[in-house]
Amino acid sequence: MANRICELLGIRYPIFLGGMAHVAREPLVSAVSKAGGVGIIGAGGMPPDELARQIELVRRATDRPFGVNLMLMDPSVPEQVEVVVRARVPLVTTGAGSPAKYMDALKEAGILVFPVVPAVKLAVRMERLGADGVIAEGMESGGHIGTETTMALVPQIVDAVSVPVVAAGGIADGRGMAAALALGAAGVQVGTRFLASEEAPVHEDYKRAVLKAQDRDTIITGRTLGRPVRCLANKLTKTLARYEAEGRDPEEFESLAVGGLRRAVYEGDLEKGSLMAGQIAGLIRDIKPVAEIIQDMVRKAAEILTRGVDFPTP
Ligand code: TUI
Repeated sequence: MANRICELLGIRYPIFLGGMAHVAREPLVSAVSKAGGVGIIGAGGMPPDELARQIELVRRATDRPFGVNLMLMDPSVPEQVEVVVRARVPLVTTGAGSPAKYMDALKEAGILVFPVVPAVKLAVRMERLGADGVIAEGMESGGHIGTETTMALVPQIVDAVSVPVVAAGGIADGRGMAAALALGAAGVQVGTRFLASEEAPVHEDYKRAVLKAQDRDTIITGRTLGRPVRCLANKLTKTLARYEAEGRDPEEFESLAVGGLRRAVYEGDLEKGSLMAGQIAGLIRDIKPVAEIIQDMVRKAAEILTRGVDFPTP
């Protein structure tokens, strides 16, 4: 039986590139699509004309399917929607909100829509609105997160909807992929592992910080402001956590946090940058080419899922 996501998208392996703002750009996006997954341009913080240029660059690099992630807190989303509709991109994923008001325009353009959902209720709502699939993202993920873990969230969403489910959060190798498929997901979305790839257009110091990270080196800040974000702990997150504990004015928090991801990605600022990364950063020990990451992941997942169990079955 063929994989539902591979059939829907016309791809070889059911592996999505996380639509990481400022990170999921060329040449990382086409590298994932060329390797058989689906590369996704992170449109968060990207002006609409730059988004159009990135789409053009991906199309020049590969004929394979790709997608665009719309970060719904971005004020230029209405113009970004016009760009993806005009370009007829094969896939749109959304995050950090509900894409309800854009759904009709995207569907009319023949675009497949996979919203990121942090809860069962939202997954059900998205399916009713016509989503072609959902991405169930656990709080192990880097960046803006929900409250539930991947292990608990994925099977509950799988049981609640009939569209295919992509699992995200805490997946960086074939073991994680096998676990997600065992929970009923049809595919996986991978962020942090691809950030630490050769093709990621990210400052080397940010990549090295991911390699250095151990299991407990990420921290969530912004919970008290209703916008929890997971990053590698550094000087910035320590100050932000202290501001929250002291109940300081949110404007003081904002003035330090704003532009943090740009500082991390483009300047490699390890002190004042927001080094967004998932909990799985501790597992990542080397910077590898995207094709090798995908090949290893798929080979290992298949090996695990075909080897059976070492206990008697009733
Ligand atoms: O969006 C993400 N992760 C992100 S976005 C981002 S950019 C950023 N930059 C600076 C500060 C903050 C963010 C970095 N990481 N993941 C997908 C995601 N979506 N996680 C959680 C959600 C979500 C939350 C609420 C999706 C829907 C939702 O719906 C609320 C509603 O409207 O019902």
